[in-house]
Amino acid sequence: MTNNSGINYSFGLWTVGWQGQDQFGGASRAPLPAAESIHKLAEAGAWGFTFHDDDVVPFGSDDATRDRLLGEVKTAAEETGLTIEMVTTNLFSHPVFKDGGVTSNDRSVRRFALRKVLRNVDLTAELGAKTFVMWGGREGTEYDGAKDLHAALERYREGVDLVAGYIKEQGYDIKIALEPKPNEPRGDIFLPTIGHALGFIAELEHGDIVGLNPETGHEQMAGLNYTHGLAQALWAGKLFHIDLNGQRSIKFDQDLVFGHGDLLSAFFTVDLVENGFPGTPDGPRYTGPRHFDYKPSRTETTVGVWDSARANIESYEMLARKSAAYRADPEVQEAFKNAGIFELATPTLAAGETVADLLADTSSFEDFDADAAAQRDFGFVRLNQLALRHLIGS
Ligand code: GLO
Ligand code: MG
Ligand code: MG
Repeated sequence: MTNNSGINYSFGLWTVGWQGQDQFGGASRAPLPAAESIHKLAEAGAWGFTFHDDDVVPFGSDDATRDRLLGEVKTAAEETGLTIEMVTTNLFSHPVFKDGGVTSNDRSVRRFALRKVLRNVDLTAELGAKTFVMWGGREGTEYDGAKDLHAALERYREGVDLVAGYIKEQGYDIKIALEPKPNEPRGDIFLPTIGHALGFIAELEHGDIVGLNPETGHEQMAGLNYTHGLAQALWAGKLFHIDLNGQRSIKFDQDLVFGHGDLLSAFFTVDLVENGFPGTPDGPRYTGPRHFDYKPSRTETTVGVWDSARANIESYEMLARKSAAYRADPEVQEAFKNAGIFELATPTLAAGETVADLLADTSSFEDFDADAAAQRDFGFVRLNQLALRHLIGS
């Protein structure tokens, strides 16, 4: 039912481990020991898992406790054969980070945050994980006057470059993936979207090992198109990791099961991740794990926790099968052709053609019949209906 396709699925330990506490109510579920989560994730069909330092080792634990708790996680990984593919740092739960970690106005907090991150980079290398996610959930403001925004971006750049430089200096085989989010928990978070984060990476000294970990709901919270965002990150060579979940429109971060939000959007996300760009067969592909960052709804007991974990995989598997059938359907291929999808992959100027050649080509302008070209029917609606037919059946 769950993982029959050989696709590598992974989950954050904080997802199934979430106890259901929210702004208006306390926990609705008991804590879940990390080792138990790892074993249950393996049974659910996962290939790997990820965690924040504080998911496993409570903030402020002594070294002996840290070693014991991390030891339990390593043992569970060995027992289940699950891969620890990504590690991330909690720079948001403790009140010391209330004004951010690497962009806090308080310099001593920034230095503490960087030490916490660097310690976690060492752990990432020790565990053999290849991706280090940095989600700056507290890096931001509630009020526009609360920070020198230029200085905040400078400190963000200083922090990420310092971590990336350290990774290189140590010779670690690790890449950093920044995770954009527009708001929550801060009123406005820095690097709110994929586009902002790509712009930020371009300003880094060590940007070559820094890419993105885009999350479905985070883009959709901003009214943006997740699949388009993934496409641009791929195009830029920066899609290092993904956080899949479900979101219904512009509101708080719902963290629903993948597919339980905007289903048609989820279909096209899977279509892109599994099948690549339709007109660019040699184009960039996402090769990392299919990582779920969702929350089992607060209404659920442990039964629902594991139902929802399996549901993420099942939704993805169903969409992978449907999108494969969609691509293989000759009617869809014909509709792609009719829509000009392959034509878009053809460069606008011919090989060797210059601007002067274009200017001299009267057929492209002087003799071009714009009114006739405007009559072209691209058949986009028919194509979308074909997608829907594959998705929900005729
Ligand atoms: C919150 C984020 C958070 C991050 C995690 C990994 O909305 O999605 O769960 O993904 O801290 O760094
Ligand atoms: Mg999130
Ligand atoms: Mg996330």
